[in-house]
Amino acid sequence: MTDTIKKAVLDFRKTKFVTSAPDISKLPEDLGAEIAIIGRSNSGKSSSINAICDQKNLAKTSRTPGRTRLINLFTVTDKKYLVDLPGYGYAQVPENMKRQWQKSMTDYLQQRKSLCGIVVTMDIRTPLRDHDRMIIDWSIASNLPALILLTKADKFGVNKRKEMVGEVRTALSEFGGNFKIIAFSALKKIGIDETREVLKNWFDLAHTDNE
Ligand SMILES: Nc1nc2c(ncn2[C@@H]2O[C@H](COP(=O)(O)OP(=O)(O)O)[C@@H](O)[C@H]2O)c(=O)[nH]1
Ligand SMILES: [Mg+2]
Repeated sequence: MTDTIKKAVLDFRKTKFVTSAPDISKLPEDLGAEIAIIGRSNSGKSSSINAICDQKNLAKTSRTPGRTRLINLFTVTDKKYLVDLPGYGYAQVPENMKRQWQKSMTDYLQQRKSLCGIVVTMDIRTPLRDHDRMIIDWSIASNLPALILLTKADKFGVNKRKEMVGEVRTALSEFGGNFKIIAFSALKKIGIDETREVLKNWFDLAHTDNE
C-alpha cells in the first residue's frame, strides 16, 4: 500500500531546474538522492531528460556537440534530483576546456554521496565506445546501478532495435554487472515509461540522509 502511494506520487512532469554549477563545490549540499545522466556529447542526454520529464526545454539540447559544460541539477521532488553531466568524447574543443569539464564530471562521480544510480546514454547506432566502457566499468567497481539507454532508437526499425539491445547485453555480460538496457527515443517517445520505472525504483531505494 505504502509502495503504491510512493510510486504514484513521484511525477517526473513536475521536475524543475535548480542550478547549473561549473564544479561540484558549487552544487547544493550533498544530502539528497541524485541520478546522473552521462554519456558522450550529442548522445541525447538532455533530450532524454526532457522526454522523461515530458517537458520541451527543461534541459538545453543542442545540435552543436559539447555545449553542456556545466553540471545541471533538476529536482523531481524534495531531495530527489536528476543531474545532466557534461558530455565526454567530443574532439573539436580546446584540450584545456575538455580537461576542465571532464574533471567536473569525474569529481562528481567520485565524490558525490547523493549519487544513487547512473543512466548511460549511447546512440543506438554507435554504442559502447571507449569512454562508455570506462563509465560502465567504473559503475561496477563503485557498486552503483547503471541503466543503459540506447538513444535515437527511432533511427532503427523494431527488429534492429531488439538486435542492438541483444548485442549490447552480450557485450556487457563480460563486464559482470547486471544492467537494464532500454531502446529509447526522445523523438518518438520509445522506452520512456520503462525508464521512469527504473529511476523511481532507485529513488525509492535511496537514503536521502548521507550523514
Ligand atoms: N532522431 C533522434 N534524434 C535525437 C533524439 N534525441 C536527441 N536527438 C538529437 O541529437 C542531438 C543531441 O541531443 P542532446 O540531447 O542535446 O545531446 P547531449 O549533448 O547528450 O545532451 C540533437 O540534435 C537532438 O535533436 C532522438 O530520440 N531521436
Ligand atoms: Mg546536453
